[in-house]
Amino acid sequence: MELDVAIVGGGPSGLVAGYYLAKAGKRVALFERKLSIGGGLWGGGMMFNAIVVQEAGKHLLDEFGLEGKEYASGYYVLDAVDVTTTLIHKAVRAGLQIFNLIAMEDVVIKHERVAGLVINWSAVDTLKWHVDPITLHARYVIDGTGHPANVTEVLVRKMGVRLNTSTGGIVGEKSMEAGQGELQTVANTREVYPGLYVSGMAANAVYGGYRMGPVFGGMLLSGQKAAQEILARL
Ligand code: 48F
Repeated sequence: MELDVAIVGGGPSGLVAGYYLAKAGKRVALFERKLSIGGGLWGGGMMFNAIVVQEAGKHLLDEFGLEGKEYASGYYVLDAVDVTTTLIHKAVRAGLQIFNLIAMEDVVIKHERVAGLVINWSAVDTLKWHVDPITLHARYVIDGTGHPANVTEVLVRKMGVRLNTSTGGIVGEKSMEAGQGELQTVANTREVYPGLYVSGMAANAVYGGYRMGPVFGGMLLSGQKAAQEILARL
């Protein structure tokens, strides 16, 4: 498989990135290790499955045809199931190819650049069976794996590379500071190593941003930013 962009993780940031890349006509696929797509979106806060999107992310609600209920000035409450299913539906209809039940287990390196993924069935990964994976090539990879920043973690652990962060490694997510965290997840969305972008909570984990709970505007904006930056370079 030869892709323009391979996205790992079917959470909000990965789905929005996939939507915009597919809409622009790029060859893009998303790999999600679970049966269901959506990541942390389904559960809202503490499984009260409602989520909040702040004013900064309102234009993305409009883009996806989602309507929130304004709870306080500039804060919209939405049904988490409605948001999750709508993002998946619109992304797939835009042309995003989603592969569920597939785990990223490694990256492909070429000329000191991330150039693709090593993938296997999640079940093989979970059972630790001895089955060789397959590889695919991509001009860019997005790490949208949320809190564990799994793609970046594998790259650092196996290759010992220096990332473009303050420490040269994975800085680690900070405790809760919702307002700052929301801004940081967008600011931290960028290329962390040649060929590898981080988005969503993975961006805050890698660059040392705060966590933020069931506010999701930053996640949506992060996905949009990752797509825009990659599109400019493609
Ligand atoms: O965590 P997740 O929803 O990603 P996100 O876009 O959004 C974060 C928010 O849900 C939430 C928040 C912070 O308070 O607002 O945490 O950053 O989704 C990440 C997805 O990546 C999948 C994982 O199953 C989940 O659905 N994933 C993780 N590692 C792998 C993977 C892997 N190695 N291969 C494939 N999928």
